[in-house]
Amino acid sequence: MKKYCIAVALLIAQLYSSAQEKDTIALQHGAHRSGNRTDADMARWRTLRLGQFIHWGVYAITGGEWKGKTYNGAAEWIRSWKEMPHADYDNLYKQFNPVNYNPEQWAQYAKGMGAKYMIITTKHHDGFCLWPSKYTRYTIASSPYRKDIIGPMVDAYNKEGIDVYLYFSIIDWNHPDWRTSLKTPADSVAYGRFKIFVKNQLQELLTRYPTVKGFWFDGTWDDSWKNDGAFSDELEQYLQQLHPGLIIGSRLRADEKGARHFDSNNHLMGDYEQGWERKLPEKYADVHGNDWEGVMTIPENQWGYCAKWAGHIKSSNELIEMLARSTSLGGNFVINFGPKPDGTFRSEEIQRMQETGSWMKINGNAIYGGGYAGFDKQDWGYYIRKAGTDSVFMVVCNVPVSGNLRVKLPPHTTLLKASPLAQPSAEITPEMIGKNEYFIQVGNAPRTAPFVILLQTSTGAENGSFEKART
Ligand code: JFZ
Repeated sequence: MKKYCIAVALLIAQLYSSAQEKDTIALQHGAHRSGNRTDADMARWRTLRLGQFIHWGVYAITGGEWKGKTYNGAAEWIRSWKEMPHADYDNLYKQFNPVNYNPEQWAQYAKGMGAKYMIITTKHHDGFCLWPSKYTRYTIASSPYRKDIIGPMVDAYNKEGIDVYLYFSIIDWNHPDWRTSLKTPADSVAYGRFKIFVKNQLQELLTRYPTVKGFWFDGTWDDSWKNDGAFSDELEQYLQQLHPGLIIGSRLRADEKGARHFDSNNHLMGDYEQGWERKLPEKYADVHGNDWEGVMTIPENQWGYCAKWAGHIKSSNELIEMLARSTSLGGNFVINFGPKPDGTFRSEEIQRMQETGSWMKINGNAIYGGGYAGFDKQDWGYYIRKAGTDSVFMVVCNVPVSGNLRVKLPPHTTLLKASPLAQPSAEITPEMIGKNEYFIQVGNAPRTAPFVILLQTSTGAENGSFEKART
């Protein structure tokens, strides 16, 4: 019997290692790390959980409309619409004059919402720079506004304790050397210059705004970029050397075989998975233990200002539920805003910032520093574990008509106490309904927002099975 077991174990080990070997393609420009970053900057990122995305640029002037017609796509893409002549778009900057831009107020809104970091479009696909870059004239300096947008924003947000990340598009419709693919030697020469331009602009941003925590890259799906894994790899390393601790998501990178986000051996490149866009993972297995971030629009698919929002518009409660889901699956959740051309926010966005903030004031303790709890998912909502502790929050979004919330404890876990986060003294006595299984009775009175129950649990020495094993 013993011999047989050893033989089976050896066989399994062999199969496993040959499967691994088959997976392993020698890569020079694949992932350089396996598993998540463990340094302090990334540990901080992991606690932030709620972010604010801002898409702002000359596209805001159009609001998704041109000459009385409405563009179907995302408003920040309007230049690519056949109804909008490039020449018209490329002159919009002469009207960009956000006289009501008030970075201190923006930062207060973000703080009021409970956002711990923000991402600003320094340059979207159109190539227009919100900072006075010395490498192109297509910047805020050439607009009637003239003043730098980014510097005062970084300062104002930092003053409120909010980390700033810079969105940067590799696609640059304004730059003569930008190419989607390299078909001729002349294309390659032009693109070589373009890569230097990109590197210079990024270096310039880090030099001008040294407190930023990372870059949020976009527009990296063209052949020209994804077939140059060596460059994206070198660029990432260059930036992280310039600015130790800098956080860069997986969207920047390709490996030398053109694989994006995940290299050809299926290892995540960059510091977190940056592919969750207007959709979120369903279950923990979907994120493979990686750090990740989801970015979400309030309407269906509008990032820049769009005067006429179409389709389903997400309510604050829906956004809060998505935030709880993201946190429960170990990721950050970022809500997008598209300010108007004058620098103010539309009322629907202000309302969502305020409502989310009111909820976070009471329940933020369940979100910040929270992560996957290791409990079986239940229909009433989401479990979130305060990382490294035995505190598990239940974010309740759907109360069953019975008013009884089922809780099934993972093995080796004991339930010590349950209480509403908003009212810690109103302890709830769990009803045991089976082995490791309880009902938390919350009644079925109508509620207007998700609410949170805090479970104090204990694991380890005092758990049942350990006691049994000793006796
Ligand atoms: C990109 C941009 O084109 C868009 O304007 C916006 O800035 C958004 C945040 O990013 O759009 C994408 C990029 C990737 C996916 C979807 C939309 N994706 O991976 O599904």
